[in-house]
Amino acid sequence: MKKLLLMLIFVTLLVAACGSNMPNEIAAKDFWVRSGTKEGNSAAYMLIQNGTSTDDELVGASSDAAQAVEIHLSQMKADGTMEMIQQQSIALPAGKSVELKPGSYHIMLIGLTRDLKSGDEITLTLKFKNRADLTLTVPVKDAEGMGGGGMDGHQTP
Ligand SMILES: [Cu+2]
Repeated sequence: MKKLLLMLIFVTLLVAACGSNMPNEIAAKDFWVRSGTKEGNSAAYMLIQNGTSTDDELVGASSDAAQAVEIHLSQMKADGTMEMIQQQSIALPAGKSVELKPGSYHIMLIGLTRDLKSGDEITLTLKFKNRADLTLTVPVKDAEGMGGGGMDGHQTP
């Protein structure tokens, strides 16, 4: 009986370890897009998991909610202000997760085609170098309390 119990614990631990939330494909989770107004800009954030054994790259994205979509990296300049630099791609190493978050990598939505209010949803399609596109339905959230509207310079002028 004790042996069986140990066995059960072992199997449970094994399942938990294998499960560790890493899918055996490229997947996105915790995705959200900042609220914004028509003609303005916004940004989408998420965790991208490459659970496969091969490296890949995020090479672009598109959305029904913006005229143009670019991959950006925000970084601090020497004078303490933030700047955004367009990226050709984001590396997705095998077995690793890459976080797109305020103040770092993000998917920039340029020229919103409509107002994006908290509770709305947009369609965002991620394009990868080595595999099929991934289309997400991304919820809109207000940025308040998440670093301020000025983060990433995405505030509407
Ligand atoms: Cu940006």
